[in-house]
Formats: sequence, C-alpha cells, structure tokens
Amino acid sequence: MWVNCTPPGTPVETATGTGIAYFATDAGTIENLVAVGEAMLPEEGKPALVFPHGFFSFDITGLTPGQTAVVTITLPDNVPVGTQYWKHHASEGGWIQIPMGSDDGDEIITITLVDGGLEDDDGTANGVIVDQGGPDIPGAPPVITFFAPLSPVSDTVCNWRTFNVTVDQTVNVSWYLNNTLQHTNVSTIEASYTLHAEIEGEHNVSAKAENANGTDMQTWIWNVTGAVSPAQPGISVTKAANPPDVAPSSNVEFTITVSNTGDCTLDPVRGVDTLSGWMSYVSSSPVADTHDGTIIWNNVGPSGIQKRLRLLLASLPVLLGQ
Ligand SMILES: [Ca+2]
Ligand SMILES: [Ca+2]
Repeated sequence: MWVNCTPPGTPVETATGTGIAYFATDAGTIENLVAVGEAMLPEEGKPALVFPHGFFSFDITGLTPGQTAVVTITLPDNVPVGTQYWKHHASEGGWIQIPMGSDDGDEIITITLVDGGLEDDDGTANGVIVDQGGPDIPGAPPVITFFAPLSPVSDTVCNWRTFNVTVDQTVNVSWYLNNTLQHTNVSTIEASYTLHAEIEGEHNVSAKAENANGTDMQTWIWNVTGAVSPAQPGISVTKAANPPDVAPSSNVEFTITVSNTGDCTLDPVRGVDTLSGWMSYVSSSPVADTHDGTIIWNNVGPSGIQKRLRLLLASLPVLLGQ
C-alpha cells in the first residue's frame, strides 16, 4: 500500500530555516503564502517570547463575507503544550494573541480566522482574510535568583532600608509596601528600592518580577521598632576663636563645631554665620558663600556626630568702638 506522508496544504519554507510548514484551510483558498522574518515586524510591544519558526503571511480568498476559516498548520517540529499564536495587527494597536487549537504537543496547530474579525488584517468582511502571525514557544517563567537582605528585617524608626532582587531574565519589578504599589523598575534584571522606616510594627515588603513568561515574588517581613526615646531632631553649634583675643590687623581662625544631638539623620545641614562689623572674610573650609555679612555653608553634610568648619577672618586695622 502506498502512503502519502506529505501533510495537507500549501508548503512554505520557514524564515528561520527550520524546515517546511504546510497551511491548509477548511474554507476558501490559501494564497500569497510567504515566510516572514521576525526582524521584519515591529519590535514595539512584541512579547518576550521565542518564535522558532518565524512568522507567516497569507491570504484566504473565495470566502463569503464574514465567513470563518479554520487553518491547520503543520510545522516542521513538534511544539510544546502552551504554545501561543501571535500576530502583528497594526490597526488593532500592534501585537495580539489569537486563539490556537490542537495545543497537544505535536506539530499540528489550528487557528480560527474570521473575515472582518480581529484575526483579519484588512478589518472588513469582504470575503478575503489577510493574516500575518506565528507560533511561539513559551519561555520559562522568571526566577528571582538573589535577594537581600534576608527576611525578617529589623529597623528602628527613622532608618533607611534598601531591598534588592536579581532576576534570571528581563522583567518589570514592582515594589509593594503592605500590598500597596510604591514603584516599578521597567525592563531590568536587577532592581532595588529604599524605604524609610516611619511606622512601628510588622510590615510586608514585596518585589514582584513579571514578564510575558510569568511572575516570581520575594516578600520580606520588615519589623520596625521605635527608637529608645521618641525620635527627636537635635543640633548644637559651638564656636571657638584662635587666638581668643583679637589684635588690630590680625587673622583669627574660628572653629565652628556642629553636633547632631538628636535621633534622626540630618541631611543636609545649612550653617549660617554673621560677620561682626569689624571683621572681614578671608577663607573657610569647606568653602562658604559670603554676601551681605553672612557666611553660608550649604550642605554641611549628613549627621555623623560632629562636623567642623574652619573660618579665617581678619580684623580691621582699628577696632571700631574701642
Ligand atoms: Ca496538535
Ligand atoms: Ca477581510
């Protein structure tokens, strides 16, 4: 007995060189069947999926207006269960997924196209269906491969805490505090987010890594405890002159010490000093902005315990009022 092993339909060599695909329709006639390389289609909005056989463009002619056609596609190789069929449909806003049948792990899939429907690129019920699309192999879902710090995390009120995740593929990472979205990092494999500990209690911090292949999530328990005493900002400023007694026409070095005496980080700190009428500015470290008799240090720096400013002033030749 002679067996015909050639699949039914119109043959076309795939754009990716994987072999011959066959397209058959249960209504009308397949025409203008060509393979389309992925690079020929717009990148914008394209799902992050693998299209091993590229894309195909064809028309189905000879339909009655509005008729439905079921196209049976025999691919060069088996495609796994979960395969999707995507097409680029400009008038529908770009990339769309259309329903696919016979998704059972072999090389044969079906797509159902309706003249004038979403699946029809000419968009009108005119007896012709225009189609351009292709099957993808679903990718593995993303996995968060690293996160820091370890959970649970403990901080006191006023502290800042940075959370990090690293993912094995490009994703969007969305950050949640107590299930409320805070921020999203777009198209990245590494993301971090810094939160300020404001409210005592047990909180949840989550990083949700998501793309077309799926999602993964890391959740931290974040215990925020109160400071030993109620958190209060505090600052003290002292100023010492050297030499302590100023002679006419001499330089005096002032050391201004700023101390953070509170519980919170102070950043930035702005120092303002007013010149005596009988002194003139020479220099300072760090450099200060001087005008109208005031000396201003912008951004003296974050808290620490102490910060020192050195200010060199010169007295006038004759001390006024003395
Ligand atoms: Ca099948
Ligand atoms: Ca049509």
